[in-house]
Amino acid sequence: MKIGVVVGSDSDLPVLERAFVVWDQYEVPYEVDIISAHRSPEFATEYAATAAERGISVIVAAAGLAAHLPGVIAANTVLPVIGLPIGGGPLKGADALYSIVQMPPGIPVATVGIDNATNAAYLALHILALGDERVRRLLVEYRSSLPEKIVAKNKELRERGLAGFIE
Ligand code: RP5
Repeated sequence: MKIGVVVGSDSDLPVLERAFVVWDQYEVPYEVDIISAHRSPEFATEYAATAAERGISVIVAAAGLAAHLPGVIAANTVLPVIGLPIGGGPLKGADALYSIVQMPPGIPVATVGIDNATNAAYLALHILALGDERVRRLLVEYRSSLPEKIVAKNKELRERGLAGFIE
């Protein structure tokens, strides 16, 4: 049970750091490869076709510009694939978002927001949690901690004398 991460370029890796932090907190194993759908298409096909037998349960595929990597990966495996559009470039990630989200019927890629590595990380954990009680429990704990954070932020507003609904 491992998360497989593929990025189109090493220049994408800084965005992925936020996902690595989350997975380290949850102590789930992940492996990372740089594979380009355009510059090394054979690797992309081979990676996806062998991922399940290498113990990978879910794949996070991140790419920018004309981002075909998540789609090519999804075309070659029935493992769940999460697409992470990388921002930057003249279109600031809108090109990558549209490329990744508009998959043809039958080859889905679960697309998260531009540069939203945190949501890619959590979505991967949600998928792992289906078969891992420890991860499921940690996710439930995390969710139940979120309202407390909102309460604390509202408390700061009250301390500034700004009235509102939440005490
Ligand atoms: C995409 O092209 C990569 O995913 C990256 O976001 C972008 C630029 O790649 P480099 O020129 O920095 O290698 O394929």
